[in-house]
Amino acid sequence: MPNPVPSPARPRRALITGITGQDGSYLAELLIGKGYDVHGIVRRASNFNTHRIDHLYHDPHEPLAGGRGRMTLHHGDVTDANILERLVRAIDPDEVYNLAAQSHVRVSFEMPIHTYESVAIGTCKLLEAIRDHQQVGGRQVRFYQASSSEMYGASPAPQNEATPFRPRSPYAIGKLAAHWATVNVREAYGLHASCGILFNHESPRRGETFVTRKITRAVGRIRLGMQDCVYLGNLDARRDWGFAGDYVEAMWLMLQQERADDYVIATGRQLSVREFAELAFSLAGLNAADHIRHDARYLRPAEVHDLLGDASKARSVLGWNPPTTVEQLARMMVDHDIEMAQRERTLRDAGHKLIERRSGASGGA
Ligand code: NAP
Ligand code: F7E
Repeated sequence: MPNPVPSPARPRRALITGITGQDGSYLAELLIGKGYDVHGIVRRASNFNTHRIDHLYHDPHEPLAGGRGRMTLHHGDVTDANILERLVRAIDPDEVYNLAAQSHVRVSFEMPIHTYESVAIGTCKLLEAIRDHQQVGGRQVRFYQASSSEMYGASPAPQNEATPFRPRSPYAIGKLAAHWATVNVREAYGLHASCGILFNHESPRRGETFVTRKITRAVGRIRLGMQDCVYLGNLDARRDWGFAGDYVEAMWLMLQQERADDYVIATGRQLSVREFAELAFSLAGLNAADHIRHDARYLRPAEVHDLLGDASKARSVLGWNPPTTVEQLARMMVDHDIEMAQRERTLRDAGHKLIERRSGASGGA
């Protein structure tokens, strides 16, 4: 089935689930820069949850700068099949990127059913909505599934597309179900559905409970004298860490291929959690060993010890080569989090001064 040709009358349209997350924000930025009409699904929350994409909002009454696309947000949830069907029908997308997930591995042990619902069943519901829409409308919808290196679990490193999956958490089991559901619609119905098996990727926008960001946030606050130490779990786990901004480019490239397929996306370099912490602390002139404490609460019932990706296929077929090294990534995150700590301290000090002035004033009254 031909992919629709973009025209000025109808710029290419993408639907992103999980647009408010780390990857969703970088992907939305990339697609808007390419002139896409970007639609995102946002969960209703009692607090604002769009801080990662607020800078992409453009007043619909104002003209767009040449070549840039527009972002439109819709309330929804991937566990709600009805909304997914309605949105796919109304938006009529050329490309769908499924990034929504309860994505925290340790939390998935506490909330396995909730995790399966968003990660596995949510994906199946979205695939069904796309399959129906494509059948009725006759236009091809290209689909990207956010698969994960966690699916390899206990399989020895290095891992590539031929490595057997040995999942070790409810999160990984859910991702594996979603992965095979995506492969199945490709094989059974000819859908243009691809899976990116992405190894860990981080950024200054990474959620603060993932280990790299937890470390760089602590580095910023310790550097500014607002915190003494950081409590961590297993320091010996090894991960292949890349920059999220590089990885969303690979997602887009997968959907531009004539044939849908699955690709490992990774840097091919590995550090232990301890080594990443040493690197991050040293960039701020600090010694990691002086500030890291152990807390068994951060251990997992089953750990994934050793992940190292072989992305040869993505390099040769997609021409994807991530430019950012783990040293540059750590630098970017540490600089960002020192600046964030500076802002926090300024606010805290201003607050203290205000309270002092107020209590001084009331004391005199
Ligand atoms: P993230 O920052 O945790 O973002 C997850 C996104 O999913 C958020 O926008 C979240 O919305 C949304 N979401 C969660 N449950 C949902 C539901 N039921 N309905 C609709 N939206 C829901 O994750 P990320 O790091 O950007 O990762 C993006 C995707 O890639 C995820 O599927 C993740 O599992 C997968 N992945 C990530 C990595 C990595 O290293 N980052 C590696 C491999 C695969 P709220 O903002 O409202 O919470
Ligand atoms: O843990 C260890 C922990 O939570 C990395 C998700 O994006 O990548 C991510 O999953 C390692 C683990 O990421 C703490 O035990 C030690 O070995 O940053 P993380 P993750 O579990 O690898 C994959 C590819 C995904 O798909 C996921 O969505 O660090 N670790 N101490 C700790 N981890 C955390 N979170 N907190 C600690 O205090």
